[in-house]
Amino acid sequence: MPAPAPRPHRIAVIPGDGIGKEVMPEALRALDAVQRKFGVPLELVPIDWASCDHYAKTGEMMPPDWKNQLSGMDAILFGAVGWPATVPDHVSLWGSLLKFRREFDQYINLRPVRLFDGVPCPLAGRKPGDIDFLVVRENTEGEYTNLGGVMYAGTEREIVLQETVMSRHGTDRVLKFAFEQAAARPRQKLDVATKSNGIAISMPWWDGRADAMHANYPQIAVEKHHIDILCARFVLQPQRFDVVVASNLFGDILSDLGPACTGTIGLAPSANLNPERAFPSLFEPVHGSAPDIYGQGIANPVAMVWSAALMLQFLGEQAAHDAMLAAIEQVLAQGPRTRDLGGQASTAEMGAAIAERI
Ligand code: GGG
Repeated sequence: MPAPAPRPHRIAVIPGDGIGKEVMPEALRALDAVQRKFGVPLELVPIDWASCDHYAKTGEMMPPDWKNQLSGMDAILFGAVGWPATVPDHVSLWGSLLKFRREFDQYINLRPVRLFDGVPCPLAGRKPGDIDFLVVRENTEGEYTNLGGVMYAGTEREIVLQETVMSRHGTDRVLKFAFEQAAARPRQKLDVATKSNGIAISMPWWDGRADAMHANYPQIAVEKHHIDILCARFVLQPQRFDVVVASNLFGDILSDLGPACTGTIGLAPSANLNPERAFPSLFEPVHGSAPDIYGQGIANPVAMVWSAALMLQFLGEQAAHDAMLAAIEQVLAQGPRTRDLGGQASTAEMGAAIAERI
């Protein structure tokens, strides 16, 4: 009797807003190519909510039963969120992406930063291999809270308070993940973002948790940097980094700055992970919906395609991941290239070239 076909990976596909709708088809084209080449079993479930278009129709970013609709999914492939002309950014973000991260306990946001062959680097004298590191961003608490409020609103005495929340549980688990990543890489090095001179309660405490976790990984060289000088070092000495761990806000900033140092944020992928796999993890480009270029078909699809590759790697499809990354490397080296990379190609032309090389 022939062996039963493997159960397909069930993927919720959410393009979201703006250029999310333009780059997502290119990720699907690449997934189609690896499905055909490697027989990766995929069941792609298109979802048109978690978008500002849905908000315009319903007054909500997602339907009340969104969690039920996503139950049984192995992963979520997400484009971008935000259309500030119609929905305030904090409403669209808290109504979709941040709900996924929190309610699916995606407490790691893993953001690789890499300089590719063929991509002009804005930092003088850098070559591929000089910049290749991971930002591990805490993803469910920290500075991203909705705790606080406004008193005396609209008066001269107006006061606004916004709380930062760091739990021992939430901090230790992201530090542990970052140490594990560092331990699995040859350089055995971890850099910790802090601001313990100015943010005098939570950040010295964060540093103390990093020291406590370091005791379990004595072989790892650890360096702490205040966030301001860390940003300067990303620009001036990017080669010194291998794994960088940061709180939610600092990690968000660093993971835009890092790719900007490698030529364009249009290359940067991310994985919002629930490492225990109790809930689906979510894979998305670091970039947002980019209303300024939406509709022109010029967005760089690499970050979206690479995010889909990270998804397959997380689902155990290493060969498919490697083929997608190799295709990205070839297209970046040889073209065609979108405008952010100095070329003239459209999103679809670059996406098609990646899929052909798979
Ligand atoms: N594809 C990611 C996206 O749409 N990002 C919008 C954004 O502003 N994200 C903020 C964050 O990642 O915390």
